Amino acid sequence: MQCDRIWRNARLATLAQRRGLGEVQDGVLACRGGRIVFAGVRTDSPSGLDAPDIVDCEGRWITPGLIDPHTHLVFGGDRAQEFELRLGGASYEEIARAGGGIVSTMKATRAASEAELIEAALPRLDALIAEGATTVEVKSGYGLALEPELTCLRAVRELGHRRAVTLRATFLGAHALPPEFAGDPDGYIDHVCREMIPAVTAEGLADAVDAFCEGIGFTPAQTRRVFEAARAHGLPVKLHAEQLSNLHGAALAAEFGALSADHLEHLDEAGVAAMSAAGTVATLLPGAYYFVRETQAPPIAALRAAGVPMALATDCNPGTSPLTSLLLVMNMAATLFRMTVDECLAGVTREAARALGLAAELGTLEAGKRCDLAIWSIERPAELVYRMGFNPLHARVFGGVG
Ligand code: DI6
Ligand code: FE
Repeated sequence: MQCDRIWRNARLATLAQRRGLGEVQDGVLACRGGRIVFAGVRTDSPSGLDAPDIVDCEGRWITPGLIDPHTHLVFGGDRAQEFELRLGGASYEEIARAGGGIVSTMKATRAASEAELIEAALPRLDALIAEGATTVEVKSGYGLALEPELTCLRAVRELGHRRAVTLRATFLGAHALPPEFAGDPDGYIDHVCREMIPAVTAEGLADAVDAFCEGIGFTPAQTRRVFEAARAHGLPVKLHAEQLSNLHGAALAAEFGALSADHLEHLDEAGVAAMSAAGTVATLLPGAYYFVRETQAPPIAALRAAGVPMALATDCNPGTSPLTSLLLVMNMAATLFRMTVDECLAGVTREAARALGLAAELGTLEAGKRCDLAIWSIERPAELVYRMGFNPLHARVFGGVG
């Protein structure tokens, strides 16, 4: 079989089965037309497998390219000053209620041009890429009015042209109440549903719709209306649910067949059961848990027992998770949430792909999938989870190139 490129003398973590890493010693991976055509043991490779470009991996490990399925990479300004206030004792919710928090980032975001938003986001995207990320989800949600939200989503599309990475854009208009609608959250939700979602869809700017269902965000009834508008426009949904309190948002998301429900620290048994029945992925965000010094961890054991797929993400945002490292996310998921090495690696590959509705295309090393790879100078996969602040990436391959 003639291919474009072959990686040999590699060890593979294919992530192809639900259990384990799908480890292959003396592995070979072949690519043609940007797709994997073979990934497995050398002695099983198709006869006559050949390519003009053969890479000797010298025993290095190949995993699927990493996937970050929940970020807010596009925003203006930063919140270092708010961080100092929190160090002085103020809580995240107190700061949000006092007009800081998300609304302060909204002001800086509205003040920035699309070009400035792109320039600000690029170093964050590059940090993810430098650790082997090949797919990243990016939400809007700091514009909180029609034009600035469109600007943020256009910035996401442009970022995808600037770098060799797959970006998925999510519309998060229902992130916080903008000052123009103070005291009238239902009026803002009307605006989100009747003006913003149609405009975003008309320009093809979003791949999904998200909302922040929380005491300092929107109620389940308001979230339901956003989901109904998304459904009417043919867009899948996901939800920030049960982060600071239990409003039963995950069950609502499951009712709408959501791709994922995210955060979930305060998820209860009924929420777990609803997600399990709907096949909704639990996207866990240990960076936010750590940064707001949350003490209640998501119900990992219950999610595991119910077979709910668990993805991991940075939640990169200026307020609760100024984090751009999927390697550190894995370490935090293991230490703070007691997830296993296998779960952590699946969380940033196979299950992250599922959380984006891209499981057929990405997330495992299997014939037919896109040839997005991360090649690591490590002796065993556990090193990717075990080390802190160290990047053993040797090479990154995007669509067979790199
Ligand atoms: N949950 C979060 O953790 C972020 N957004 C959300 O819905 C926080 C966003 C911020 O504080 O800027
Ligand atoms: Fe978030």
